[in-house]
Amino acid sequence: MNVVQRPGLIAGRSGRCSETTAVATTVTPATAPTQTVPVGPAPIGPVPAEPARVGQIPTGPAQAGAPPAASVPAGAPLVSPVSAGPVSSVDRGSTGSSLPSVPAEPSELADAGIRLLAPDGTLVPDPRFEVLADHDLCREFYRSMVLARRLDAEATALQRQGELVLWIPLRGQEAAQVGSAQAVGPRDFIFPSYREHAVAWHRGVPAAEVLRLLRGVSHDGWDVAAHNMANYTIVLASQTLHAVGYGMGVLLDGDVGTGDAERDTAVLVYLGDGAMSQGDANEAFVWAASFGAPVVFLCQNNQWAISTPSRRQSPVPLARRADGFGFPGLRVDGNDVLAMHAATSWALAHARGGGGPVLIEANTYRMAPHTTSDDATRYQPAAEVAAWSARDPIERLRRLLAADVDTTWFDEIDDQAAAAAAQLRRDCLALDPPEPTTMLDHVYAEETADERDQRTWFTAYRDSFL
Ligand SMILES: Cc1ncc(C[n+]2csc(CCOP(=O)(O)OP(=O)(O)O)c2C)c(N)n1
Ligand SMILES: [Mg+2]
Repeated sequence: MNVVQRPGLIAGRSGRCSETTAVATTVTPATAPTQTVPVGPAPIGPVPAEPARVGQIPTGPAQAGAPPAASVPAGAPLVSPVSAGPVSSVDRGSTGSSLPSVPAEPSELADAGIRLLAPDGTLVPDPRFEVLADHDLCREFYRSMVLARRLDAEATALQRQGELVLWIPLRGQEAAQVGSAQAVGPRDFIFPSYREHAVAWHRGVPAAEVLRLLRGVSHDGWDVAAHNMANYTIVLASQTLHAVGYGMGVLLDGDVGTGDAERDTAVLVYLGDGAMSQGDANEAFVWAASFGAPVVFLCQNNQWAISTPSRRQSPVPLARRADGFGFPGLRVDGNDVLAMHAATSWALAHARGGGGPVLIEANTYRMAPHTTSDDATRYQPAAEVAAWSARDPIERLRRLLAADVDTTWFDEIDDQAAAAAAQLRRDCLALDPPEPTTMLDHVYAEETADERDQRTWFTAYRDSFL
């Protein structure tokens, strides 16, 4: 599927996604004056004279002479306060009963974060962000999310039938991925974790290329340069360091804060709630903040790190951690594609403009096992799954669109998705294993004597079976 790049039109507030004439380039629905605290320099250079006070939002011009970064209004909290839910005596985590208990109630349900589209399909006002999608883009979001869910189901089936080594389902996270992916500009670069299939598909990566690694026929997946999107990494949070390194390179190239939309570049890196606990992630935050790297860290908090609940790893919304590193943190309803699009658009514009890093916590839910090797029914409470099902990202957009769109259009989308799934199956089965000795290719720039010996031995061994 291809990304639709178009100027954002502000949708009406009437509960219908309708086209208006207002063009929004940055998200500044300020009701209060913005602050003028200096933020991350571009390029690498002087440090801000005055540190932002804890709890304040560093906004405003990046540096004297530099174009102003996109800003959010001061005064509005970036994250909702944590509701003090009752504490369970039962530890639902898998890490042992000697640990202190975690809140039994999913406080995330109460603290949805920035939201523009309610689960019942009505548009809701937010003091800081407005809907940037016009009617056509809302339809594209719907099409993309339905397609991703259908392809995800097909890939799961292929794994069950022995055609994939493993599959990592994304069900439930379609809005977090499609909404954020839409915000990426042509020069921006994406570093995924391992579950971002909808990001890849929305950016135009052919569906079957996402399966190559998991069919075991390739060390990677798609052409990174063609899609400005790195391949997956299973090593949690390692991609955050790659992203910051890339962002620092962008800074050194002078492609930040020039005011030239054709030139300014940002980096979007995805990580999970569990990965937020990794040393790599926290080192990446420090480096990004120290050098004002144009990196948007997008944490999909799907409430679980395999069987460890997110609340085990953080008693407060993860977006709040950004305060400690000195850059803005936004908590967003990750099942609201419109909010994800608006918030990520703001964050990337902020980074491109020289405002430095931003952390977005997409508050969502993993409506599937961690991988096809996992049985989530052993730890995900049925009531919790049911509560999150009621906030399904696709269903709420369907409710919004239903006011304007004929039911036959929804049927057409389902048919398109079914056809794409059948094509994915055919393409997957056609992905033949490579010549085994190619595993030794590209290990070093030039083949070593040791490698040559291994190749000779392996070839003779394999031929002994023929
Ligand atoms: C450095 C490292 N440690 C441990 C693992 C094993 N592991 C794989 S996925 C995972 C949980 C990650 O959870 P989260 O970051 O929330 O992402 P999600 O899978 O929920 O998308 C763990 C611990 C790993 N892959 N890498
Ligand atoms: Mg997780």
